[in-house]
Amino acid sequence: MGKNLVEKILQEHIVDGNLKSNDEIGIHIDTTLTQDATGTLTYLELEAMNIDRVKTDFSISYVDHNMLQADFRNMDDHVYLQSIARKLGIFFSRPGNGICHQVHLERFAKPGATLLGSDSHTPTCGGIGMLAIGAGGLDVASAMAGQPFYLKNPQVIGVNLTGKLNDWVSAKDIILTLLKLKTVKGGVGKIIEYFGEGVSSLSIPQRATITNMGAELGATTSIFPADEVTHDFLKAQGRVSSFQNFQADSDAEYSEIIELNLNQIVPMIACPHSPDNVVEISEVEETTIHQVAIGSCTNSSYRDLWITGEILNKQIVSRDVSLTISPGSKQVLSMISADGTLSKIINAGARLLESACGPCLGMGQAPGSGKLSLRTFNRNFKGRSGTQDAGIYLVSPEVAAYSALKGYIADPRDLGKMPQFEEPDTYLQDDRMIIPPAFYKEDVIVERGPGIKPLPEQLPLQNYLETNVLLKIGDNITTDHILPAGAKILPYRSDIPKISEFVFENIDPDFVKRALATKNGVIVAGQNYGQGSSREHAALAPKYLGIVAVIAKSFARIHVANLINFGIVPLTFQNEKDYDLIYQDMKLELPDIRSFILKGKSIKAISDTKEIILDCFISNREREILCAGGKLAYVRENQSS
Ligand code: MIC
Ligand code: SF4
Repeated sequence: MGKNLVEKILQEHIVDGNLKSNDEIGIHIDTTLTQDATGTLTYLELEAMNIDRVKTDFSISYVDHNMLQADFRNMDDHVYLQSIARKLGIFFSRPGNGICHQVHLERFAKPGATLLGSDSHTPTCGGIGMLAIGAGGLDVASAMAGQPFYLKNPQVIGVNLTGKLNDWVSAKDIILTLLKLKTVKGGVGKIIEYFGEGVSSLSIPQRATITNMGAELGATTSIFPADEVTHDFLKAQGRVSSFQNFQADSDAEYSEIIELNLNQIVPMIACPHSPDNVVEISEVEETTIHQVAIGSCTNSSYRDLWITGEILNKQIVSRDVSLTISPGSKQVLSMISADGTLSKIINAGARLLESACGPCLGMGQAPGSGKLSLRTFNRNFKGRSGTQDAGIYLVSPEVAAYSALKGYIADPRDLGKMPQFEEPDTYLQDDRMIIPPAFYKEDVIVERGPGIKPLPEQLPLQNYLETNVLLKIGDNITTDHILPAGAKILPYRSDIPKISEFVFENIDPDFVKRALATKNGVIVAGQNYGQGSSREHAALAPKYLGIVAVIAKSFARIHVANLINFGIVPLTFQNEKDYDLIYQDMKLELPDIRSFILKGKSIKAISDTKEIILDCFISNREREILCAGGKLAYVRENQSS
């Protein structure tokens, strides 16, 4: 039987477990990336592992998220990140160089290799044929320390692409179509692999848009083959030596195959407040909008901004719309300024933001009260923009740019013939914003500003817990709900006691007060708890407030790993209907919980009147981590034994 791309990479990288089993496997990680908002914790964790120098082939630390310097905090974080990178053998991409995923795709991604990143959109580099996975910082730190990365043996969904996109339909519409089909939990535990004759019509940045937003399907990652298009892109980036022809075998098998005829795809739009709330654009056409934002790791490539420039050329943005543009990287910004695109954009009245995440995670450009904003981003969770009652729509750059001119949601197909973009023979290559590590680590002094607080201690799980249900919530709760991002909260990413004050801020403003007044709090949730980002803070901050367990119908992949790494017990209902029996403020006893977890048995939760049976579906390795109180405690235990 032939192999698919995922099987080929896993076979080359497996160091623990068996590819044929249903259990978890450990794989070797060749390369890692971090970004600043998750990076400070990651490097504090790496330091706690007593590692002198990273063991990976290549590791890089980007600064792209916390770019507003309203006080000393974000800047102090950047200085710490730069100095620790120099010391531990990590490259450092300076602020201004661009969004981690865009820069990584341009300058470092490599077919056939593995990449682990402390950001959920790390799968962007799957567009080049890399197995690129997002994870919590502690797992990325472990990979830098030379440890395997563990994942449940994934099912591989094949997406067979046929045909060719029509004018004004783009890669964003392909992934929005898939989100409509599969929803935000359709990819949990799965990897999405693209194949078929339609692949060759998609450029690398287009493929990267698709793999980027595979994260919104909940997928572990997404991957494309590496073909002639990949070769030409790498050549144009001056990196042809990174190329290898990487294809699935012709008789490769998949757990499921989705047929997608690119010819039949039309412009799509994700409506508030979920990336899978997708409809055809015609259903919401002519809805008035007040803001348009073009950028983010999903849609900020040279091609995306070039087509934006073509649409805006000699026009003026509607007087009621604020249009912002954030080029994905310094390379993109330099190239649009050299070819005249930037003038077209600016002359049309767009506001130019720096090459960074910016409005995507609420770092500026919060929409007005109750207003609608059209964005080329990947997430439109309620409140993420910084305005609770704003409505965020997700679209392609083509739809965004044309709608900005019109002042309402508009279909770019009305523009007639589409200008044809030619991938450049050479991309502008200048890596001087990437600082290499020091040769002698002894020469580097690691600088820690006062905002960088030590990591909380991890204590072993107790065997008997008398708990209190502090919050009962529904399905698809995101990490943005658990611990929001945004300009107000992001500066506290290196200070767990302080950032804990914002847990569930937008869902239940009294949560923190209740948690601090209670011992052993429990959160009860529906399906797909913790979808979205990789931020460890969404586990670490609740832990700091005394949360000992989350009982949910199901969990998102990265978040459940983060809960375990920080000693919060993830439990599922043996009978989902029991969710209805639990109410807020209910007292639940969890007797012998530690012994049951270690033995892999179901757990009884006992209230005055009821007994609810819960499962803890985790691996034996994870059971030990959980009982040790978290991964750092576990590593320490194993180092000393
Ligand atoms: C996001 O898009 O939600 C983020 C901000 O990039 C997060 C990481 C973080 O919270 O720092 C992610 O996607 O993992
Ligand atoms: Fe940055 Fe937004 Fe991409 Fe997250 S999704 S990495 S915040 S651009």
